Amino acid sequence: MDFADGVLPRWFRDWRQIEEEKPWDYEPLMRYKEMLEENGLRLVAIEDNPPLDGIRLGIRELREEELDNVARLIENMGKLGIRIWIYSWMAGIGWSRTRTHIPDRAGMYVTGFNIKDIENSPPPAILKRVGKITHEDLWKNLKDFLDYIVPIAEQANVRLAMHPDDPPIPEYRGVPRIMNSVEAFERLISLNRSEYNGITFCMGNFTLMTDDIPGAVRKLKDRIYFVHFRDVRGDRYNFVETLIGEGKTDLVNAAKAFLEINHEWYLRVDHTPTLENDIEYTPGYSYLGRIYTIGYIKGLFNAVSREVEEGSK
Ligand SMILES: [Mn+2]
Repeated sequence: MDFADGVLPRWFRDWRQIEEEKPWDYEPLMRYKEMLEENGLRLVAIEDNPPLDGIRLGIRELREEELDNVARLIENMGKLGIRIWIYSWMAGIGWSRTRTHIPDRAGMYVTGFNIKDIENSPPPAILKRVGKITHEDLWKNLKDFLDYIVPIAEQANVRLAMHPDDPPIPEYRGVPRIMNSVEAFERLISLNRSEYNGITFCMGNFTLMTDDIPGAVRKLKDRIYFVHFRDVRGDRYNFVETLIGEGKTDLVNAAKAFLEINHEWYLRVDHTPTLENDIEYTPGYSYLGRIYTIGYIKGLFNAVSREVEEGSK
């Protein structure tokens, strides 16, 4: 059986009901899981979240309800046997690119980010509700969140997997960011020593934090439960997302390091360029680019795992 990583099933709402179902409620999640399973896919992870900004930014009027919703999501995932929850600590603004159609070689186009493009961009509206927020505030809110949610995750047997800030810059339009270095991920682990407090190793972002991807994987490997396998060219303030095999990462040595992880973990293809004559509904998620990358990843891991096996004989 193949494995699936899902978003929250927002499209299963039932308009006849008096109390609207939320996508993190048991039944929408169950129907989603069944739909995938009947088609040969096992849902192993949810890479999506109920609103979290009240928790991240410490907004009192929002926080309680948001914590409740996350707890419900985790409990329902546990009941349904979905074992990994991917979340992030980006407040106000999620992952983003400032350019979506940069021409690249062979007729493809790529997405990119340049800090200069957003120099004049105002802070997100939610920041008005907070006033001043510092990096240490975000760390404290994260620690409080983990103290609340990790025992629930342990009980439900669902592992948390923090995705890095994307891009991993110290501040985005006036909003501080904290999950943007290898040391920050070590600090995350030290905030709560439970094995349920884990990491999504998004390689495109880690490549913007360090030149030593194998070293970063080895440092964090006990808590890596999910991997996004993609690559970039440039630095954290100005980069494009490349076709796999054409970026700055040494993919063979990265794969070797990932293969040293000896607990259950999953890897998926992430953003890719849009190839010539391909169609794309969301920049970064073209069909041909993703299919090309899946083939590349399968070939790479086949070759590297054979090499590792033969080396250990
Ligand atoms: Mn990612």
